[in-house]
Amino acid sequence: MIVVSEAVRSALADGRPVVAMESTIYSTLGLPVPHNAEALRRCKAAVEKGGAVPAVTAVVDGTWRVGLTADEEARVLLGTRKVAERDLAVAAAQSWDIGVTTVSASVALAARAGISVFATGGIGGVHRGVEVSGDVSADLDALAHHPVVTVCAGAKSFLDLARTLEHLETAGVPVLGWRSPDFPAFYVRSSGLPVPHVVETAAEVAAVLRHRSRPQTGVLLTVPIPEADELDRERHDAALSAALQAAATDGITGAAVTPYVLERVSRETDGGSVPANLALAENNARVAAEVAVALAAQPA
Ligand code: PSU
Ligand code: MN
Repeated sequence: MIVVSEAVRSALADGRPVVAMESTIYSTLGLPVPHNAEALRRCKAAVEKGGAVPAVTAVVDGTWRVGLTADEEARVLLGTRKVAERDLAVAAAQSWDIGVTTVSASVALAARAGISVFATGGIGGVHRGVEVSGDVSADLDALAHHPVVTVCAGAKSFLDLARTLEHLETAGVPVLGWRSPDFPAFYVRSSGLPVPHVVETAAEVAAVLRHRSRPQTGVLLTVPIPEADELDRERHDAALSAALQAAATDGITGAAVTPYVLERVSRETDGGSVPANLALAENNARVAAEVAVALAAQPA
């Protein structure tokens, strides 16, 4: 059912470091063309430079895939069908041509392939207005049910970040701040909310994964965007509220909300959000490689 590329398979067999990557962020649903291709190239290069093997996840020709060829990556860049964890079964059963995997589906495929570290941009979370919509990203459930370290720049502040953190606590997912006491808000370094724990080294992250009491639960490592790439706070807040307002006016709901808001934010910032997005994704890939290297070095 799952096909793991030769490069990824041999790395795993040798106990060499591997970093799984999602594909929604690199598709038309995550970043505008041609920045999506640049993001994929830079993130893979950051993983390789850090001494790990990149493993992009997706559905290709109805098959769950971990590690893609250049041709398959080119198809993913054009992908328009979003695959969350529950959709993996449908995409296989209906033999979807290309399905781009979100954090939840990617973490599930990484775990199946035996990969312990996964890099993304931002995770989904509890949406604002959840009392009415009930909209909670499946990413949170996946973090609780697969033994993978997810490396992210927090979550976008169009979500309800306080509730997102509460949800992760209830689900038993350790949340670790990479050299920072603040839960990051994607484009900006701080959401104003604290993370429960700060870590200084990749070895500490590896040790947390080793010591957790529920073997099936993951770990969330939050890495603030590099200072030089952070968006101006006021511009950020204005863009987000405009984007949220537009989503409400246009009656956008469900899985369409996140791609819609992402596109609106990029428009509202005259594309200014895009370089920030690339910079944080690349930085996360770099840190994820460090964690993968530390995991490979620790006793089994
Ligand atoms: N946040 C971003 N960029 C993204 C996503 C989230 O800043 O591309 C994508 C990720 O793939 C994430 C998904 O897993 O959106 C969450 O979608 P939803 O809110 O429908 O669960
Ligand atoms: Mn949702």
